[in-house]
Amino acid sequence: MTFNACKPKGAGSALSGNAAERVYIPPGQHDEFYNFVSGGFSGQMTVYGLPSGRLLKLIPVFSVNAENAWGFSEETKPMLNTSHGFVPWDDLHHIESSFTDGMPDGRWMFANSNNTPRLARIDLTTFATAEILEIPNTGGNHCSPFTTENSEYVIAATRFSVPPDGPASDVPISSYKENFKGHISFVSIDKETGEMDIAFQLKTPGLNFDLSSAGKGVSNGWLFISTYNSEQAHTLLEVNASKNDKDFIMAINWKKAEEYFKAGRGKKQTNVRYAHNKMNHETFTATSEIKTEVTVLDVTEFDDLVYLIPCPKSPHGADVSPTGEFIVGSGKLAALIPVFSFAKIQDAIQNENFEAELYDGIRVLNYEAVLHGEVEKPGLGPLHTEFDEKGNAYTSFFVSSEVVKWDLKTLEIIDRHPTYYSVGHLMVAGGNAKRPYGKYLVAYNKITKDRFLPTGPELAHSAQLFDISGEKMELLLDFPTLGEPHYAQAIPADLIKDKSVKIYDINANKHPYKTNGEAEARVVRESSNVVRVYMTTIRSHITPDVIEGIQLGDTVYFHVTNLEQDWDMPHGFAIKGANNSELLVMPGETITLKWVPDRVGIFPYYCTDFCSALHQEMSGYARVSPRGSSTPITYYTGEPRTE
Ligand code: K7E
Ligand code: CUA
Repeated sequence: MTFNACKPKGAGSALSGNAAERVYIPPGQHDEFYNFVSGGFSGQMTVYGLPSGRLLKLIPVFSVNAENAWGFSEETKPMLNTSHGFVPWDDLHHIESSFTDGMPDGRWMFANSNNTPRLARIDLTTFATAEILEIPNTGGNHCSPFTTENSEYVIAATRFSVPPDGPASDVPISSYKENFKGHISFVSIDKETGEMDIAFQLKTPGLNFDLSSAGKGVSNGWLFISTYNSEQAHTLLEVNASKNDKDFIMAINWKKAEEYFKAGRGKKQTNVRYAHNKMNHETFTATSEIKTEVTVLDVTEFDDLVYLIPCPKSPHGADVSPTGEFIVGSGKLAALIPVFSFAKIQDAIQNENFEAELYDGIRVLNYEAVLHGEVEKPGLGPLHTEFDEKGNAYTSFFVSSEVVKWDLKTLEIIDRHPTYYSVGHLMVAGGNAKRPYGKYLVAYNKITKDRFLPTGPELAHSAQLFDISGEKMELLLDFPTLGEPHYAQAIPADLIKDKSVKIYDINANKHPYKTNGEAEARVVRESSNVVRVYMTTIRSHITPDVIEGIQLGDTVYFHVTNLEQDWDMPHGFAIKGANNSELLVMPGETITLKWVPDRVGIFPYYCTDFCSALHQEMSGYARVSPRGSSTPITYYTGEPRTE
């Protein structure tokens, strides 16, 4: 076996003969799967069709998006509010479906932000972000958003241990061992509405939590979290957090934790501040509320909540097999893949087969006792493992740049295939579910080098589609991604497509500044420096298309209601010089653009979306006069009139 640091041999020749046919979706036909892909440092989520690799949509989540005014319109600004104020960007790593009985149910996708810790819920009827919840006591929400078998909870755990929030957090950084803590949040999901709420947090000794999987099937009720920096280093982690031969997978009995929480055993912490942002689907307007309380259970005060499983060496993925029996740890620096058995973990706990007690009394299970076995010489730099429906596991290898297929029972390697290049996450359709769909595997690569036409110093990351229906993996397709792809979810199109919203019913629109038809379109001077424009759009005119009486120093709000009730008939709105984005208004929706004119003159505005043969005519003029001018508020479309 040879290990290539980056570029595998035979990079160009590894393609199956009829690959083109197998990914070809003829014009007008639909893909079999929706593939929801994280955008990494773009902060967004993208949706591709599989097997075609066609980009269907970019869903803005944690970053502003000028294309559809996400974070620019008055209605959406509160969605990006945090306890630190408006945060226009984040780093979205992981996406996970909502589950019912361990299977994707097509209702929501959850996403994490890694920098300013937040969770998002995306509504799959509208493909829009419906809710964002900030996570307190947390520094880097990487280990997130992993959901339990019935999405009772979405788990969010801190990547960087930090002192708990509050004034006592001003401590020397060198006091990491004493003062820095890990927090694992259990965010409850309302069965009907999907609404998120932090039910409770577990406080742990200072460790870095990386990734997690909830138990399912036989291990339902448990949670497995990979940790690194078991050394509790606070500087030069590259060296100081790579000393121990083994770090840990933390096994948490979350059903027990829930019992303790319900029995009132947690402590209320009231010095936290975190934002809870919700989009109201009747007003299209988000609200942001700052919450100030969270219930915390300190795991060191309970002896049956948390155990540590030794895992070589700086584990990244901790992945649970479809039956829930096996837990696969992928140590980034390990030369083997340990596979742990849930049944053996339970036995070891019962028989008190512990090899140590660390970090204020957390018991460490005996490695040999809980091990199902080790995959020998699998590759270099294992990161993540997914599963198919036939008892196989697939592990990504960053350093040796390959995907390796192995048998979960025998731990024999069945196949290996190079990736181009340096694969991070990989995803099997339904590969984290109880009954994986199998069929396709996608490798998400960090480096593309020569795979696409060069585009200057910055190159696209990529996804590579494999057919995994046979014994050997077959590479079918490369496609570039937006931002950096980490985790993804592919779910059958049938679970989603018929529920997709086509228009918003204009009669159900409860936006406070909605305009009920063109006859009500108007311009109102609300105060000495606020002007509101109640504006409508319908093919092919904007009402009003003449506006006078605005004065320098005014703040103007354009409340644009799109009167269309046809699918795929948005109109856009933009005005010259606005320090803002355009609006893209869906049929039946109302959105607001704030404009503070900076000079006197005539300002054209127009529809930005080529909506009809007379789209170019869909425009208007706003006149801005000096402060104190006698020009009255005037507005019309067609027939001049004065208020
Ligand atoms: Cu990319 Cu899941 Cu942040 Cu591994 S993590 S690659
Ligand atoms: Cu409306 Cu172009």
